[in-house]
Amino acid sequence: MKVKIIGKSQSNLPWEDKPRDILDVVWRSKLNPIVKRDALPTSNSIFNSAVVSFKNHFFGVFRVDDKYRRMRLHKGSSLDGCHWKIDENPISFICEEPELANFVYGYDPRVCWIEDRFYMTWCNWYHGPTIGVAYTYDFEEFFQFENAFLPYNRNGVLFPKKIGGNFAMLSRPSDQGHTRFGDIFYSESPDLIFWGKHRHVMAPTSGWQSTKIGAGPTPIETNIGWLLIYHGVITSCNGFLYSMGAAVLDLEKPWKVKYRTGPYILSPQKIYECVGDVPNVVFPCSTLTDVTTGRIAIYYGGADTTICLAFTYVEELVDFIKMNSI
Ligand code: BMA
Repeated sequence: MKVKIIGKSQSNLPWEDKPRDILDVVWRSKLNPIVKRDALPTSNSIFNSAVVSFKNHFFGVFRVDDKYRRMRLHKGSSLDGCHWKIDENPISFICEEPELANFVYGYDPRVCWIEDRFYMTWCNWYHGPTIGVAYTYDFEEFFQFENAFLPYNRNGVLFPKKIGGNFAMLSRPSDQGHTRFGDIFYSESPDLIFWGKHRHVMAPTSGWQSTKIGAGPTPIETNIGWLLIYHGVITSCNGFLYSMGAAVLDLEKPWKVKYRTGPYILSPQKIYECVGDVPNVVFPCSTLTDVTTGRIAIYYGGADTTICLAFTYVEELVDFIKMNSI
């Protein structure tokens, strides 16, 4: 393999071989959607969620919109990464700062192992959307601390290791509403509380990624750069349409884009991506990877309603990005 994932072996990650009739670089699971909207008695929809491997099992933080249409975060676990047991109660964060302890809403979580624990980031209300940060050692207790940025911001995605001695995060400054713009920025912090060294990473371009873009899963470290899967939005006469793209960022200076796909790698085409509470959305929030085989399982939300799974190989995806780079 020319392109290698740097990390752990994960031989039990969910996997289906590419069907012979599929020519695309990313292919969908036959089990989709793997988490249905009514997996909990109280859920209106379960989507845009983050899973990780931990202790030979899989754990996750799930976006559950309940039947009041409150946006909540729930933990869950799975033996195989496909069948999930999601906690009926939302996560109750342990938070010493009264100013932050009043949870109003939380959505689109990402989870990332850094050094000795899992960190989660999510879109957190603080006088508008911004980036909430918490950590857990065990998926039992979650400790929330300061929001990373001023409102308004979304799609805060941590890098899985320090860069230049600092924690590093991608984010997407936005507005209070259904933002019609959005570039991906990069920031660093010595302590995950004070953030600076802000750098521009990528702007929207044309076609499927012409309106706005946002980081998706935790970037995947490879020998040639950080593999970043992201979402891109086009405004059609029917509203926003969310597709999936990928880029390779420089390892030491991740704000430098080495390659970036012109064509999307997945767009809403299946019924569960086109029909739901928000039609025409594929929204990636996490991946599981296996160093030995180069397999990548991508978890994404379908139509803001369900959780779906797709697959690719690191080498095939990076070749595709390079060959079709803009
Ligand atoms: C974004 C977020 C996502 C959602 C997407 C499409 O602004 O709210 O959670 O998937 O819109 O509705």
